[in-house]
Amino acid sequence: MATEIRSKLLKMFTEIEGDFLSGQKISEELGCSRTAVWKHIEDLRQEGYELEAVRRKGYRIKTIPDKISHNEISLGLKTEILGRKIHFEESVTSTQRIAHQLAYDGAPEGTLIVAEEQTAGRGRLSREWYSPKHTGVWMSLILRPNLPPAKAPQLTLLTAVAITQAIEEVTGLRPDIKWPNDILINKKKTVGILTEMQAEADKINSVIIGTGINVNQAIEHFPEELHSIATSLSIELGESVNRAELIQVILLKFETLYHKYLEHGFYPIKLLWESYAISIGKRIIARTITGSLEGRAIGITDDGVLMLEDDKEEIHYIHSADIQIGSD
Ligand code: BTX
Repeated sequence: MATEIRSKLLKMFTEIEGDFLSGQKISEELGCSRTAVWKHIEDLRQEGYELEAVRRKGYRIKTIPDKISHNEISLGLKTEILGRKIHFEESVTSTQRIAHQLAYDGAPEGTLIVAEEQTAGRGRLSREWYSPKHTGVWMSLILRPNLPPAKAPQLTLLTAVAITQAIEEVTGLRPDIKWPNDILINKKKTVGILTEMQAEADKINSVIIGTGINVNQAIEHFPEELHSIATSLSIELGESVNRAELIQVILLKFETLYHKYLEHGFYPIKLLWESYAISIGKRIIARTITGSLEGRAIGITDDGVLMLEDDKEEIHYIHSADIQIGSD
């Protein structure tokens, strides 16, 4: 089915919000015959959509397949900008790599790159991010904020809030954020965020926010070395989670927070971030590339920088580190 017709058809189903669409209406809006409508519906069925057909009422989508291609993400997406352009691939080395290229080539703000599998998913500091097929959300979002490059790390914290809110809404689980970019459930890493940018000295060209979410993996799907530190939403919830829906909710939460941030600055985001943070008030060890610091995490600055007070009551400002949480 031509992508444009498919998008129109899914948009119609989105707008009708789970109700019936008559064949007549579809054929009028798509400008095709009733037989062609039937063919489009059959194509959707082939792809795993469960559609109910009732005489005189028309068609209704009952369930969408657990896929995260363009169609499943677009169906029901309520954002204005984010995810309005989607680049989907079954298997990639890293969605970050594709996003960098697309951003360089001028892709608009909100472009989303999603893959079912990454063969060389990246974490921070060139670490690996394990991204197996069909079970997670591996995606990169291109933003073009009119901000100085020094502000980009704030977007990492904003992303963490958006994802945490979305996980809460979709699953009812209560994730914690560990500064700056880990989202944990029951102390185990469920989400990783990698913020990269293309910038000039005083101007951001694009920020590329990579997000990896463990959604439907069972523990035995993780490599041995991650068993004690990683978990997935389905492990914690005891049932599988619809990934397309999760992506839609993340994009909507993100868009709301992003508008708030661009209009009012970081302060409102900081307050939300603090409400989910587990590291604040605790003794921590911060491992930076220049060495380790130990002390109490006393908060983050209005710019999102972590403040650590050591045992001599000296305050250190930490821009980037791995944090190990000790006792209270
Ligand atoms: P990070 O450096 O904070 O975390 C990387 C570390 O996390 C690894 O060294 C390993 O110990 C652990 N780890 C690896 N894979 C997983 C996993 N699936 N679940 C839990 N723990 C794991 C975090 O970096 C940033 C990750 C961003 C990933 C996204 S996916 C889409 C986009 N494309 C891409 O290549 N990266 C980003």
